Amino acid sequence: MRLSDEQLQQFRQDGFIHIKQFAGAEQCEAILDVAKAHLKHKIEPIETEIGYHEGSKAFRTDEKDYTSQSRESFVTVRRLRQVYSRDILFKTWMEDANIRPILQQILNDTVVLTTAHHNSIMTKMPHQGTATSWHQDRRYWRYSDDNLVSVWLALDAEHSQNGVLEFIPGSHTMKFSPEQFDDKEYFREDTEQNKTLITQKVSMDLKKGDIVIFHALLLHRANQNSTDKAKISFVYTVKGASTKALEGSRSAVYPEIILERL
Ligand SMILES: O=C(O)CCC(=O)C(=O)O
Repeated sequence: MRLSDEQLQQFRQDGFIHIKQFAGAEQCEAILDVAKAHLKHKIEPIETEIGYHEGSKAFRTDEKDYTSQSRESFVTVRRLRQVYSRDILFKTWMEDANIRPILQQILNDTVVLTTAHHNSIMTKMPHQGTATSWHQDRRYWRYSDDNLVSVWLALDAEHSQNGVLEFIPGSHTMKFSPEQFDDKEYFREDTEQNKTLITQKVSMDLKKGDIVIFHALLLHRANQNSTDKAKISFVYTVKGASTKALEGSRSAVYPEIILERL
């Protein structure tokens, strides 16, 4: 599959594109079955709700160990990490040939999987999965340039009650000052300038099998889950082959998988 010129133009303008029913229900169910087993048994490396929110800026940039370092059995899992090497179903999705031409168009380069970032099953557990504040994913990633995008797959319906993803269209090309972010580099919601921009947000109501591809500099957030059912999504990140991870950073520690040009 390829994007039309209009779709590609839309991506460049908005910083994201929503493609409906890209993955089949059967594939989503199969991924969900494996993900639920790993979640049930809290198979490391995982990130917990506490770990997700408490990491300092230095920790998020430099820590190279993705295990939760938690011995508590009652922790709420936020993400299963390093999913590329967990199961063939996860690997197959991340190497899906149908999406490759689209990613090649968007990156205008050979597509490379970065297993250092995202590479995860992202959850919002019932009533315990908390909101994520406005941020740019790129803030803790260390690369030579910004040619990175993430692919978000809704494994089931995602909506305002269970943790909907929200974007500020065009924010990937905007210039921000450091003061517009707090000390963890979340986009502040208490200044008039930021509030005005936030009013432009769009909410991504997704159905099972929908994907959203979004730029690493796009401002986004997500709601908490106030339903009785876990919301489980798959998110991975790709970069162009000419975009290089900076030596010594976490971005450079994990393998990269160059995907054949299609
Ligand atoms: O809370 C969510 O589901 C969104 C998480 C997210 O945007 C991130 O971890 O970068």
